[in-house]
Amino acid sequence: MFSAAMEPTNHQIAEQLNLMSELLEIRGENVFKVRAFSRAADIISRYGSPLAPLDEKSLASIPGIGKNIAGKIREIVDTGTFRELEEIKSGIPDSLIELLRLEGIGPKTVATLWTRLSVESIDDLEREARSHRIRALRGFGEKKEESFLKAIAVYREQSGRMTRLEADAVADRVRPAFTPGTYEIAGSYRRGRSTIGDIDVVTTEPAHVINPRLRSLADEVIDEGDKRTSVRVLGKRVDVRFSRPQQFGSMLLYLTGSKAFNIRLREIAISKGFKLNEYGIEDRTAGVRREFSSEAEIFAFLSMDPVVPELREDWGEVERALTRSLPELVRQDAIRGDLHVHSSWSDGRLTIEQLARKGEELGYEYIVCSDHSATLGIAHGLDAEAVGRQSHEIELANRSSSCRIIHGIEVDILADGTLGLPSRTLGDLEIVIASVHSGFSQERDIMTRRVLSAVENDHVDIIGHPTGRILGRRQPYAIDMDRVIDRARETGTALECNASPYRLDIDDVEIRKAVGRGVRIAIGTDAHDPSEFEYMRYGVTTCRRGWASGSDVLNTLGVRDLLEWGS
Ligand code: DGT
Ligand code: CA
Ligand code: CA
Ligand code: ZN
Repeated sequence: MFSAAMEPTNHQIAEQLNLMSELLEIRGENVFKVRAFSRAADIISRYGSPLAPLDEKSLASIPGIGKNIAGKIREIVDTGTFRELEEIKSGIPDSLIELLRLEGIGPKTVATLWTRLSVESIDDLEREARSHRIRALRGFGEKKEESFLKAIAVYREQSGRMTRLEADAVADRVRPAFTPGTYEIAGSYRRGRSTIGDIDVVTTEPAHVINPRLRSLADEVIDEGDKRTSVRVLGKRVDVRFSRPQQFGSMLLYLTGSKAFNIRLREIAISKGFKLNEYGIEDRTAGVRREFSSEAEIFAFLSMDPVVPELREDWGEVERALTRSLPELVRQDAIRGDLHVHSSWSDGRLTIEQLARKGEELGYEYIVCSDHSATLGIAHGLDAEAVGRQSHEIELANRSSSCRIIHGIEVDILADGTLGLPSRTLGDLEIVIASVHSGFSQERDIMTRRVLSAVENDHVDIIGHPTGRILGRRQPYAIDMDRVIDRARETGTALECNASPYRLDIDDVEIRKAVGRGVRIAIGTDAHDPSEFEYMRYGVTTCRRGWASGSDVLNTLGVRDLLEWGS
């Protein structure tokens, strides 16, 4: 969920309390207890400042949070969870808890399915729905069966996958089993996809050395062998392949994928008279097999430029590698600042002064401080008057900082396409990000026109998290990104690649489209907390997957050029 070294955000605390409430309800516990947890979760997720630093007494003084729950919050901050939650979890199958992640299924439904039909997993539910046993239950009908099946399909397609943050936690947990320099994490993790199905590792250390180590750190051993071993770590699958050192390049190439890339590469090999697989390349005419200890040797052998893992999707990169015309991708070390950060003026944790220090620590030339506008009631948004006062504070901070705080705003694009602050105020700001935070269910054409009116507004520089998706939780809203991209090019508006691992919005596919049509990408971490500035690397990786070069990404501009662009 989150690493113990980091303090949990309010959102993460609320999630734990909410889960507690749901599990209590599944167990049919006292309704007041159920409600106390869900109400506390609700209050915390809307609370304006971070709770992690508060002591039990201050927590208990917040309306809606009693002494009991204040204690739980402290436990969450200190240990990542709390005892009562772990106890109730141990009495309920994990697969049953997973049912809660299906859209439209709450604890009441789960409890009924569990007690009446012994449904304990998504697979169980699917079987019951397909054999029409659900509709026999009181209060459930044919429609319900259909909606369950649809929710299962949606879930399987995307939300069974890990965020980059979860994948990093799993990767960090398994790394100690391997000796540095003898292994590589492959698969979608290495390609930098925005969500990760499972973790794949290739190692040259032998199975008899690695297997006992894996056994000791895994929650569960799924399958153990000399050629491959699969374990479950933090509830997620990890596949390990053992390779001879002289074949490591071939195995790594194969397991990095993607599958489509592998297939394309195999076709290229065939056209040159070779047979390529995870052990090497067979020269069919000469009848000899060649082995490769590194990927670089394989690309060289096939007379092509090496393809970085981020591009291996069969989106045209193989052809470009053969003609040695791959693009020069943006790099982390070219990033000169963060274009979307919240301060304690809205729902962020750091003061302006602290933002400047953080920027200096990261070696940034600038940070765009972009707090919410006041229309977003939940997050202590800024009105015109507060923007003025904030401007003064930023000016003061900038006098003694090598990292320039740029005065920005994340202004709401309201349902009718107008913005949450008057034009006059927006005109005073150095960078304006406009984002949709409400009314997600608008019809596609209306939503598209709503966002287009922000694109067309002279004050707006960047469209924030343009599709609104929250990974595993909220689908992108219906929007015609092609139209948005075209209009963004015409108006010189940038599109954000929101680097939060919960969003990664826009993603690789849209970035490729945007940069292909000359639209700039603005990477913003959307940091609310000091630990979240690190999300920049997810944003950079996503831009690389979208074929963005340095000049396509606004963050590579120096502060002077950026401000000139924004004016
Ligand atoms: P994921 O785990 O769903 O995020 O995606 P990947 O890409 O990590 O896929 P995974 O874990 O199923 O397999 C790892 C790599 O192994 C994959 O990227 C390419 C390779 N691979 C798996 N199945 C096949 C296959 O049927 N044919 C070929 N050519 N390669 C495969
Ligand atoms: Ca994988
Ligand atoms: Ca796998
Ligand atoms: Zn936002």
